[in-house]
Amino acid sequence: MKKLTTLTIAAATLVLAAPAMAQFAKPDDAIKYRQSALFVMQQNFGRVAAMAAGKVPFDAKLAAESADVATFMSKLPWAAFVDGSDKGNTKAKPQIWTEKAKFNEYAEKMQGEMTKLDAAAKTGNLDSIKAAVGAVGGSCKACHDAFRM
Ligand code: ASC
Repeated sequence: MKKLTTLTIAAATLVLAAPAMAQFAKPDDAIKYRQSALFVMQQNFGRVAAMAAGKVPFDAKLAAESADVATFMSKLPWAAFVDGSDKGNTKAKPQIWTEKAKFNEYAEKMQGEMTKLDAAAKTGNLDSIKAAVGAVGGSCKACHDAFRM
């Protein structure tokens, strides 16, 4: 029982740590943070997408590792779209802050598709990976069309 309580507290601390990460010293740090997360995500997704497109040889192990990193990174940018970070070195449209629910829907859709790509990459089946890459790409594009300048 004591062990269970300790575990529960540890788990709760992990969950509470996520919003704490949303604190940034200045708006510019939030912008850099989300751009960095998206960049690392794109680099890893792009590696898998290049394999899916036949531009580079298929390497199942590298694809699985890259999809894993991309999936983790896909969770990070959203906490950095904080109030006041709509101005600066950013292509973020102001609608992100006025249509937050819609923006969050796009963000969640992409994370869901990336998780499916992660699962597909673990199977090593190139056809499944191709389908999942297409869905991730579509979810990136949909959000960019709506919310990126
Ligand atoms: C990428 C990337 C995007 C998406 C998009 C898919 O690799 O940088 O923005 O995929 O091009 O349509």
